[in-house]
Amino acid sequence: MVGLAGSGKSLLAATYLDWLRSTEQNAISLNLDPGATNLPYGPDVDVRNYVNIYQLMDEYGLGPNGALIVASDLAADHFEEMKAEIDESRPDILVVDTPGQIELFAFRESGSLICKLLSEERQAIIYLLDAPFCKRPFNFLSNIFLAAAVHSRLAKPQVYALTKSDLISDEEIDQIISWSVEPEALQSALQREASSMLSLIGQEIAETIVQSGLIFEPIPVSAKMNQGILELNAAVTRILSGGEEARP
Ligand SMILES: Nc1nc2c(ncn2[C@@H]2O[C@H](COP(=O)(O)OP(=O)(O)O)[C@@H](O)[C@H]2O)c(=O)[nH]1
Ligand SMILES: [Mg+2]
Repeated sequence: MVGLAGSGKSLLAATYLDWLRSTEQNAISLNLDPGATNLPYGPDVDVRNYVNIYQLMDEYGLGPNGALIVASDLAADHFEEMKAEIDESRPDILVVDTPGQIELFAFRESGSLICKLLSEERQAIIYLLDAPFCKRPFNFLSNIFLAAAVHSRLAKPQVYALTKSDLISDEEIDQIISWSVEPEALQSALQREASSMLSLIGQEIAETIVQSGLIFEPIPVSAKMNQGILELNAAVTRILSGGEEARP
């Protein structure tokens, strides 16, 4: 699960885990967020057992952001131990919840390190697009731009989940989907939204992203209402096992 802070990674991890287990799949969770307070699931393997941000704040006189950065970097020293814990459970599927702040996982070494460490297994990135945030075309564009940056760093197949879709109307969902499948729809929305200078830059960014082939139709999900999980799982399964569901 990768996405901006608050995009719904932890709740989607919880809902997806419940769903996988309800279909008798052997799924476990790895929490990589050292700053997580109330997780909506009980992590099977947890970075917080290896690094403690409060201790780091005390020891080094750091604020919460500094401590999170140090904690993410220090976590890398414990990946082998976490991997050993994971291997002990012999799961078929490992759901990985990443730190609230996307840059801690995607743009620092520890993210690609853990991907490499787990790389004998097939992997998929579920990139979360927060639906209420993506209602505005410029927000959607920035988010896709970030998704492209994540892809350039981690180089794994990505599935796009339009999260919290219970909070926007069906028309708004359709509009966001149209932006991701018809570049012209996004471009005219950008034009309507902004001054000509801003929209020109936006259009150029949109064009680059469209040409990169990185925009895919997002799958509307609601972790809260338990919607879209079947569709999300189908997309993940296609990547992980070429169409067949992993079985215990
Ligand atoms: N309405 C609604 N709220 C959601 C949904 N998913 C997450 N949230 C809320 O969004 C906030 C952030 O979610 P969280 O999973 O902690 O985001 P994270 O920072 O990406 O891990 C929490 O208050 C969640 O309850 C959803 O599908 N629908
Ligand atoms: Mg979280």
